[in-house]
Amino acid sequence: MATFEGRFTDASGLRIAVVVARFNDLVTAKLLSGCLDCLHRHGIDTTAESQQLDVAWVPGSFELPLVAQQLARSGRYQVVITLGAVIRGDTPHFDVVVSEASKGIAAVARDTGVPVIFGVLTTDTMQQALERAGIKSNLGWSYGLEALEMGSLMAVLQQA
Ligand code: INI
Repeated sequence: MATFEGRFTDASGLRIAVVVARFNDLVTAKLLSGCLDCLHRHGIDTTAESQQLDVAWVPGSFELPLVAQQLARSGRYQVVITLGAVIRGDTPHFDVVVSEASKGIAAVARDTGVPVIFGVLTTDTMQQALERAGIKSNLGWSYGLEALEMGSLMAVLQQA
């Protein structure tokens, strides 16, 4: 029996791309800083000169799948992280953006074989989003961990 697991140490071989939505950047900038803090503490070079990490900004969560797809297809990254915040308003727009972002991101991962972390907060209020982006916890940190786990797991599976 084989047991396959990702790991959170020895991340020197990983190249990571992060795609961040500017919409609600009060929230997404905090998710990004939590994510980068996690990656840095696990040995990823997060400096401006880093050869391990690139960050791309897109207008909103709706655009996350297209840019994640381009980065995943490039062959340069073992894992892509998407970060966004979709906050429910009074119109059905929320459902459209959430649906397209979530289905699109899942499709990119399946189509390219590159894991894509779904770091899109979907909340009823800005307060709920902020609570998850640093006021209480910062889910950006968890998305960083999940990226390390999935990037290294896929590498293990490719060698099996
Ligand atoms: N984009 C978000 O990331 N979050 C939102 O809450 C949001 N709302 O509510 O409209 C949002 N809309 C913009 C959308 O993602 C696209 O950028 C825009 O429609 C242009 O394609």
